[in-house]
Amino acid sequence: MQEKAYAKVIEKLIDRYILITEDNKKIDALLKGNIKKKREFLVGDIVEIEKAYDKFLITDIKERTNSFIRPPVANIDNLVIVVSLKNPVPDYMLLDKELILCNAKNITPIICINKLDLVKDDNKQIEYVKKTYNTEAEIMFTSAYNGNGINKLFDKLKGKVSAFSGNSGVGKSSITKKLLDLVKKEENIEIGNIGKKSNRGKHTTKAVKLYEITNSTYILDTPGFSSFELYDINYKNLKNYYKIFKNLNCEYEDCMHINEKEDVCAVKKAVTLGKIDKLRYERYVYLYNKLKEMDDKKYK
Ligand SMILES: Nc1nc2c(ncn2[C@@H]2O[C@H](COP(=O)(O)OP(=O)(O)OP(=O)(O)O)[C@@H](O)[C@H]2O)c(=O)[nH]1
Ligand SMILES: [Mg+2]
Ligand SMILES: [Zn+2]
Repeated sequence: MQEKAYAKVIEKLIDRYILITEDNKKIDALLKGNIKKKREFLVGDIVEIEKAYDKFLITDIKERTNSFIRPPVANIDNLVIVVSLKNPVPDYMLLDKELILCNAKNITPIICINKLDLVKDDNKQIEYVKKTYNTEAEIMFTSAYNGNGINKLFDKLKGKVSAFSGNSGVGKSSITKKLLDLVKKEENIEIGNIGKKSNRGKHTTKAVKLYEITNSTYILDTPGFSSFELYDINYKNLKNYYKIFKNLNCEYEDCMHINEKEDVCAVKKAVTLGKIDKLRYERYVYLYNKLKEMDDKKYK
């Protein structure tokens, strides 16, 4: 009988996979011939391996907790949604979409406000994020420039697989690098230069790769989550991915919190009272209409 064991896929190359075994060894593996055509393996997958002579072969896959097509990854525990306060300024529509994604895919969101070194303590955006999103996710503060907050973030990520998202130039790779510095690991991580003119990055990071910070703590630095669209969410379900709406327990179940009257809709009432940020609510209405439009087209 052959020896069987499990390993995690951390990188996918053209002709092979890089895995980390349960006893923390980095190995190369190929797909076993007979399963080659049956399925695609993703970075983040837990796979079964066997040793055949001097080679490792992937023979099977464990059930996934979640998976994505773009970027092609599986089994993500946390999504660290990086928001930069300056260069570039925050993109709240993107932040909303990423929170929706987390709720739809059962991922724990962590909002990470980065580039703290560039702003004053009484920065208006910091106040806005705290006030608007404290019901949705834990909010952390970092500067990849001077290292502030990196230890605390590291503590949050221990033992989990965490992905980073946020538009180009917010500092995902820089934070990843700082986290690796903490444990004195060197990896070739590309840091982008933000164009002077536009102050926007240009997605320096292209490959999909899991970085091991410590045993069982992994981070994924990929820009893919940043530009995703909510294509596979039905507009009628969109409201379910807003924690703040759910907490309010709107009286009737089918309420979309849009055209209903304020006296029956707890969400609309909360917007009027300022308990829900008006701009965030307007972004919800915008996304709802956009998804509905897409859905209407499908059946024409
Ligand atoms: N002042 C300051 N600059 C930062 C900070 N974090 C990142 N930067 C700079 O912002 C620029 C972009 O950083 P990256 O880490 O490449 O950004 P990214 O999110 O990985 O971008 P993409 O890979 O293009 O998606 C670089 O010039 C970094 O040096 C920070 O906390 N403070
Ligand atoms: Mg990057
Ligand atoms: Zn309602």
